[in-house]
Amino acid sequence: MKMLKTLTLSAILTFAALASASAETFAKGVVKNIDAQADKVTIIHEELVDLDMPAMTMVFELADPEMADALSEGEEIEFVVARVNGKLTVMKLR
Ligand SMILES: [Cu+2]
Repeated sequence: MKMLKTLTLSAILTFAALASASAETFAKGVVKNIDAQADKVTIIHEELVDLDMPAMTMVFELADPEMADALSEGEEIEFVVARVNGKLTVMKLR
């Protein structure tokens, strides 16, 4: 019985670890300004839990220059941020 409990617990912990590794956190924000030439976007973002960052307005790099074409000022977006070469970069948009 104890063995079974131990196995079940380790299975749950393994699943939790896999889930957190694969889950992407989409943050919410509003596009304030787009700089297509510099591949940068200014976003009024809500709290970024993964980065332990409170809500603020700041500039992000765009992982793909084509992202600039998909954005318009004032648009509400959800986005995934990652640190690339020390710069906070928008990796995904939706
Ligand atoms: Cu910020």
